[in-house]
Amino acid sequence: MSAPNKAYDPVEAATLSAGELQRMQADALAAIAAAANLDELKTARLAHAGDRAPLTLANAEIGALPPAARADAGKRVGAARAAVRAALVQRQADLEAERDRRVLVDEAVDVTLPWDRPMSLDGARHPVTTVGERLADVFVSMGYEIAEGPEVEAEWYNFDALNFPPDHPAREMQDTIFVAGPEPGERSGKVLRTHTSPVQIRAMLTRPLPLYVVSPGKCYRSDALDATHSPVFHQIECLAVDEGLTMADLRGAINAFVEAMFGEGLQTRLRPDFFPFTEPSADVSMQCHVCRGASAKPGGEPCRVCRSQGWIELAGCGMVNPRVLVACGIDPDRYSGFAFGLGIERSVMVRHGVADIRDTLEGDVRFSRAFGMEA
Ligand code: FA5
Repeated sequence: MSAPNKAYDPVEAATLSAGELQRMQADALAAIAAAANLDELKTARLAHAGDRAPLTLANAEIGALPPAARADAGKRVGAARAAVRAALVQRQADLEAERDRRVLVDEAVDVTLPWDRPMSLDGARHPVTTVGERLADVFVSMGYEIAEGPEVEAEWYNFDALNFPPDHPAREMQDTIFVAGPEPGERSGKVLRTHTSPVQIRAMLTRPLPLYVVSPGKCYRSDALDATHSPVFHQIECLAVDEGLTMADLRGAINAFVEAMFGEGLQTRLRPDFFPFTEPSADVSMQCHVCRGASAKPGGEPCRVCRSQGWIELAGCGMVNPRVLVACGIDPDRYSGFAFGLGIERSVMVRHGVADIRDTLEGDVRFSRAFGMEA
């Protein structure tokens, strides 16, 4: 930048000479040319074109000159100020272009670089991902196809088609997060799906029979976060619709699944439960895979995983309610179905002895490293 401007002297201004104005203009142009970035240019603008700049003050003093000198002084001051303004505009444009060029170079992404660089040693796959994949693999190996559905779901799929009447307390039971009311001409509003069961409806409406599908995915409920509940969690659900399916087939599928996931020889237990979309419905428990039930026997060692109950609650299940089959256009006299669904985070907790669901949410890579990479 140029040296500071010489102080303005109104007496001297009254005799403003062409030389003096040229000096002010030259100072201004030198300062503008020397500005190396937009901040420095701002400083130069204030000093040479601002309210207290020599040329601005000279302009203000023109009215005080003798009338004969005003026109000439006005022309010379006006020309000097116009030259300074033009230089400022040009330098501003040059510096902005230079800044944009620099951003393009600094932030350029070379899309031709190879993508298969070694994986960062700092990361790890999350156990909810690996256990979810493992659960899905078990079903796929049993002949099921993966089916997916939207997380922002129509109320009709999430509730109505699943035989939840409009005012059924079960809608509250699942602590629904409502997103939007019905659009004109639509049957129902939108919710964040509270379970993966609406995918059953989508599958029954669109896929040919017989049907064997498994649906993993994210679910949302307005549950408060505590050791066993999260407002966002994952479920996986299996649905079969075929001729002649019975509770025995459901039991067989559950046993095969428990064996593949937790090991051989574990008993399962079905106790009556209620879901509007299955009839009859049951709650599935499996024998604790750590103590194998011993902790619940007199004198048994305490077990942290089943809290010495000997059993672990695993899933909800049942035979597809004929009303649901009818809602999906399936003849309940010819076809029957079974379904069961479970929480993936809760399965991670059971499988790895994790006491608090919040550990699965916090994204601490040490947690993922401990459990996430294994098959
Ligand atoms: C259901 O959601 C049924 N759709 C399951 C089902 C499918 C029944 C097919 C019959 C036939 P429930 O509300 O019990 O059921 O939830 C199933 C599982 O989701 C629970 O056992 C639990 O593992 C998991 N879960 C539910 N709420 C939460 C939550 N807030 N945080 C973490 N996991 C949860």
